[in-house]
Amino acid sequence: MIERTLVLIKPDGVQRLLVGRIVARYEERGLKIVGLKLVRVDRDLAERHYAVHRDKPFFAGLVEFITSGPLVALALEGPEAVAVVRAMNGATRPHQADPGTVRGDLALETAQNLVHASDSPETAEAELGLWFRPDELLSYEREIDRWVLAPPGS
Ligand code: FUP
Repeated sequence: MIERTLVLIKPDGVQRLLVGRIVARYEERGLKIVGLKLVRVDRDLAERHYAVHRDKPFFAGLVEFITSGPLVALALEGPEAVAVVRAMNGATRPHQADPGTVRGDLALETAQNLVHASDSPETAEAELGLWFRPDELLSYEREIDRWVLAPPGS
């Protein structure tokens, strides 16, 4: 099933000059970039994005962190994109993240774990709606798609 998912390269990724390298991982996997922008998040969007964590002890710090500097919002498309990106990012707690994942290779702290990705297709749809206007998400074909994607109807 072709899905779309939201990735955030959080302010630590921007500050650590890792944006290009993290985006390259998803591109090299074959995922298609269908939306991409640098955003300075306001408190309102941050609180809506992390609404499920509203009652957690780390909520205030999380909102503070995500609003502390620009971040990169990325919409990716591909077969099972939600699960693929979650696996590529690795476990939330970097010491539990496998080597080869973004967090397992590049992060040490849960509070500075570089990336966010939607955790289900339903969450992805809601989060993409939060971060992108419909006209900011593009549909297009790539020459390489015939090498990356199964032929239609297969
Ligand atoms: P994930 O889906 O991997 O981003 O993880 P969660 O939705 O569980 O957590 C969202 C963010 O909250 C994490 F990226 C970092 C922060 N967090 C903490 O700071 N402490 C915790 O114990 C859990 C999460």
